[in-house]
Amino acid sequence: MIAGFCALAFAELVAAVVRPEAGPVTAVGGAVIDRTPPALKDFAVRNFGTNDKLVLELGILALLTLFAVAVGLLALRHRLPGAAAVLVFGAVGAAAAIGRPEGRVSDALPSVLGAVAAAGVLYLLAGRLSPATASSPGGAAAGAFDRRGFVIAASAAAAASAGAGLLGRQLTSAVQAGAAASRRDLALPVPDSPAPAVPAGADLGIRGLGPFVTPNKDFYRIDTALVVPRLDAGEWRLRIHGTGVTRPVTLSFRDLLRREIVERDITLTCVSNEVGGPYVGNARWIGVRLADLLREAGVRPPSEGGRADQIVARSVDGMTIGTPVEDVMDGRDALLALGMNGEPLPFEHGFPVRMVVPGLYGYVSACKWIKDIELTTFDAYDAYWVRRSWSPRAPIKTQSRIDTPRPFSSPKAGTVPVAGVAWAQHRGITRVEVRVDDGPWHPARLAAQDGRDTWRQWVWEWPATPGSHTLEVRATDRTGAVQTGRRVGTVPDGATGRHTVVVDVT
Ligand SMILES: Nc1nc2c(c(=O)[nH]1)N[C@H]1C(S)=C(S)[C@@H](COP(=O)(O)O)O[C@H]1N2
Ligand SMILES: [Mo]
Repeated sequence: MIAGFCALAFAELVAAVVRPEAGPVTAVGGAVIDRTPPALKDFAVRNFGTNDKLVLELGILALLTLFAVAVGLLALRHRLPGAAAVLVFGAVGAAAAIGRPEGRVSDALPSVLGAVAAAGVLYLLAGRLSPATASSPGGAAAGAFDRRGFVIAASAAAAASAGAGLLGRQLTSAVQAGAAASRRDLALPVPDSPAPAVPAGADLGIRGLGPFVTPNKDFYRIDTALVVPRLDAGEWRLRIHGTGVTRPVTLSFRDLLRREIVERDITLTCVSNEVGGPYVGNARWIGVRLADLLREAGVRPPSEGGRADQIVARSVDGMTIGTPVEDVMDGRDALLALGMNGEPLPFEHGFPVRMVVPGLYGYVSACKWIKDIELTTFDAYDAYWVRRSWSPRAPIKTQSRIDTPRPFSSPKAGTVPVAGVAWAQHRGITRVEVRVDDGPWHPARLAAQDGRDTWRQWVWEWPATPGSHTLEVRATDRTGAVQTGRRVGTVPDGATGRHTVVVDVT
């Protein structure tokens, strides 16, 4: 186990120099994520929520510990084969690192060098554990080993590893200090086209109901990155190229700041959100219009004879996200966003620049840490999640959620406010209804509408009578479509069905 610790610590140190994502645990974790079948991903998200990454990393560490013990036992009997077995694990880490979407050959270094260091340590320590060949001065019994020598060597190895690990951490934060400074020093531009003020009545201010604008710290986070990319805005570049692009461009952050800056309220939703789930949030974004940039590059939407129907956005960590060109260019506020709720994008939410497109689930629109935009066709290219059996196109489905009362709570009989949110981005919500125990539908009172790209709060004053009751909600969007009661799961293009909450009125 000490040798295993040594491997991870030295790998961490080397990864600090190569790049943090190349560390063996992160690389193997990333490789596992890349290969996780949709059903297992769904299971992980359902059971561990946004702690799924922590669970994955702890799982890898637990497995490594077991392997370390097994290899250690082998080394006790056969020193050389034992040490060699460590190298096999190094090879696994190296292969995982190189095999990541943005993997390079140099990404193998942390795993390889960590394994070499660990093999040496294991060889040495196993040597100290084998019975002394010559009898010691005290006349130790045959089969005893040099306990003192072992303890000294083991402690030295553990201390050196801890030191290497800490040094690695420090190096990483020093390397990332530039990114942190570039974010801290960034003064958000004043929008040329500000968002209209949120109407006073958009937030019903009901206890148990989240705020209309989701604070950044509470905003859900969904991505495949085990290490959050930390980019320096000064070094950031975005390339726009591909089919139908007559004037390819590469933009810097400053180039973006020189353009017309727009500010919009847009509600984001994840396709993995179950009915009643938490992966939806509303923010005020600042950025530039992606459609304008595309037109300047010569792109025309398919409805105007353009050849490309898919935008493939690529992030620095290799995520690919495919978005219909038509949706981005149909006049909606599809943004390259650089600000979120009055501050630069948090690193977790894509600093320095991400895409945000009203009306489409995040996995087909909201590329964080974006670095490349390629115009292509849906026939020619399947993006990351599409290769994992999710739908190539995924407009957000009309949904509603009951936030209060909480499931299985016990409100007092009398007037109980039943309240929540409803969303149908880019169509807008026109009606929300609630019913009790399959009774008649009652219209809820809708909060003031901010825009058709944002969610809408609602409340219904329920004359609650004692006993167990089931509350159910449904929304209607501006096209007149009523939220379906048909239950389908999240794969391949978003869950449907109605949120129900059971309460016990006292
Ligand atoms: N680079 C990158 N961008 C990404 C993802 C990702 O895994 N990597 N996940 C997408 C998904 S599935 C969603 S729902 C949104 C979530 O954005 P948020 O984490 O800022 O809420 O980001 C999208 N952009
Ligand atoms: Mo998502």
